[in-house]
Amino acid sequence: MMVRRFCMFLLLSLAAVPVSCSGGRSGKVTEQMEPGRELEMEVGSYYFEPDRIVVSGKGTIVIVMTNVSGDKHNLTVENPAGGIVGGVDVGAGATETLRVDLPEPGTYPFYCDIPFHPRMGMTGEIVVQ
Ligand SMILES: [Cu+2]
Repeated sequence: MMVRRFCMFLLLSLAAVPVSCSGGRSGKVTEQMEPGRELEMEVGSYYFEPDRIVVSGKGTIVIVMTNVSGDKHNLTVENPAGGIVGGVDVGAGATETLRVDLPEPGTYPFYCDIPFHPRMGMTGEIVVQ
């Protein structure tokens, strides 16, 4: 069963190539915000939108994410040193909220921690200026 699932993932990732070449979800979707504010994020298979969040200074932001897909996903955020600073699972069709502390300027990578999902496009970054 696992092998079969893995093959499905491979097929899906191959199928996604022409889509991204023709301008589907190939480019980064950037959203600019101030610290202390809330941001709405769409989570799908297999993307985050926005996937690049630029915050104008250090502080705390709140990400309200809605999973528009039929699969469970997750948002895991790391700090610039590579430590995990927060994460939340978001079920199919669900909306979840994650507070993220951004104590210093730098790049905070984020991703879905479910196997294969980062490779299929579920990565992004928070850039604190
Ligand atoms: Cu995922």
